[in-house]
Amino acid sequence: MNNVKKRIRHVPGARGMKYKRKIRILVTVCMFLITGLLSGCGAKEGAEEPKVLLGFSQLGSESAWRIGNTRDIEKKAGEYGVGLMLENANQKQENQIAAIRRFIAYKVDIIAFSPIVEEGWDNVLREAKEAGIPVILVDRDISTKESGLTTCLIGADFYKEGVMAAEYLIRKTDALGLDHVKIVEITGTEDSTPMRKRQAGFMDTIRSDSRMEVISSVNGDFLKSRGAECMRQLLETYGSDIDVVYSHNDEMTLGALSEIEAAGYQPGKDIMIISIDGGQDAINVLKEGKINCIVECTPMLGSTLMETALKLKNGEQVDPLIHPEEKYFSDEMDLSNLEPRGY
Ligand code: GYE
Repeated sequence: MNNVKKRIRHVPGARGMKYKRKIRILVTVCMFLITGLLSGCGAKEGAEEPKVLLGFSQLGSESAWRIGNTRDIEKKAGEYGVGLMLENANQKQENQIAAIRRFIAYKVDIIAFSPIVEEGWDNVLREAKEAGIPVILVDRDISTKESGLTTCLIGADFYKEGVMAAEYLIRKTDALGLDHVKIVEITGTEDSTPMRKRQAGFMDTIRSDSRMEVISSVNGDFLKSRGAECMRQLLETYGSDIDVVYSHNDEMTLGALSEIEAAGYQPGKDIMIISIDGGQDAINVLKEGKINCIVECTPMLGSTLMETALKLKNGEQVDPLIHPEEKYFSDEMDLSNLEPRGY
């Protein structure tokens, strides 16, 4: 037992909620102290005691990516001996702001969070700064005019992901000798970093290619159900005109695929499918030939997060921007020996 994990499920409007929360916090404090005491007894010296208390606000559980990310952070906190207070905001910015305020009141050593959207964080981050608590951005970025509100960002290069998706499309268009390609885009959560940058990277790369035409761009909110809904509407409007679906994540892609099949088209053949994330379910579908290309986005950010939190606690300098290495998987490759993805 070398780690303190905590989840506060916030139920807005529930009676006695504040009371329950106080009790939970109290229980966690006790657990934390007991864990600290126990881990000191007979354990390898210095190995077990939580070295730092990290409050992490996860934005939700909308995708395999997100669930894999949460699990990885929990696992790595255990391995690195970091005490973790984890709250899930269930896709609401106001829940994330409230969680950050609780972390401040609780006097955690470090705050980390994955901002659901880019705007609207200045006030709460100023409060963290005034309390002297360093803040790490995980996965997504914020947009602010103020400097010094956060220490660093650990997350993927979403712009590059969009570029890789477009480069695949251009290669494939060349290979098939197509002279006009009609594209529909299903985007992630509006005003989120991956939505903005995956779109920008893709559009900037195809802009100068006169064969490419984006006929529609719709918001699927990174959800499977919305991906299906968007695809149904796109098929109703454009039908057999659609040559390519560029979807900002696997969940929406998987939702879209069933609609494409239900409408009588073969995904991967009649319509080219390009996705992002690379979770196991989508990779399996890629191997079946129903997705053509998936750009990888790794959710395994836990080790880097723990290492960064420990450095900050020790007053060391950290890199302001840490991008993990990412690649893509496509029908141009032999994928038979691909390692299990882990998410
Ligand atoms: O691609 C998607 C998730 O922010 C990188 O959010 C993350 C994205 C990921 O819901 O599946």
